[in-house]
Amino acid sequence: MLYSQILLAKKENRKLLAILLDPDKLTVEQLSSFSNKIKNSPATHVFIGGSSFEGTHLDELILHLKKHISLPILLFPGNPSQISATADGILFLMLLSGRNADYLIEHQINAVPILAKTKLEIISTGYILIESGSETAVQRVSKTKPLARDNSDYAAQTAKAGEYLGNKLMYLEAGSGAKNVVPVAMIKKVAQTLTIPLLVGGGIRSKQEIKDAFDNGADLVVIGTAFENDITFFE
Ligand code: 1GP
Repeated sequence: MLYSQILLAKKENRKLLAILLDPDKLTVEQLSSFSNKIKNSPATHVFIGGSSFEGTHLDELILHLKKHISLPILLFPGNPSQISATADGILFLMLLSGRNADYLIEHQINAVPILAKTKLEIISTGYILIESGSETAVQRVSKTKPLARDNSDYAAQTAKAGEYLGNKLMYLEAGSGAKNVVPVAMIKKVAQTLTIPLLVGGGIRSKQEIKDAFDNGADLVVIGTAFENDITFFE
């Protein structure tokens, strides 16, 4: 089971790394070179999804990926149309930082009949968007405000509420291509407050930033744009 593997890694202090692929920016033709690089990278997971993708080639992309790599593939959906039975699991997200009911419960309800037809492992994931210097796609699409980057206490309080509500993972997010990453002091505070695994992503562009996130308590770091822009990023 994917979740128990994540828990075990946390217990053994083995850090995890996910490469996020945005189906909007990825064609099946590009996948061969991407798959090769992913295979030879330190990635432990592949996440696939985006804020606004509504295309039709998701199944094809995932099936193609599966031919070449054996890493677990988790959906990271912006809406229920991004559910594909070909993946291994789904981060079942609640946008805890926002006050838009669509992203707290409406999309989740609409996803149920779709999920019922799949064998995806469903992992309840709290999702907290942090202000990162400019408007991000998540902010635009979800029509919500991110949390202030200088209020680690409130971010930790929000994360803990998600844990109490039953979230199995917590995702601290600056947004794809963010100008500024989530502050390390905030990662630290949230990690100290939670008992569930902490995912951190958004705007991470260097190995030092990955290390900083891990050193401050992230259990899994997500890299999207940096790898998309330079598939030799991990070499
Ligand atoms: C976005 O956290 C992820 O949801 C990854 O962000 O694309 O900036 O790496 P980047």
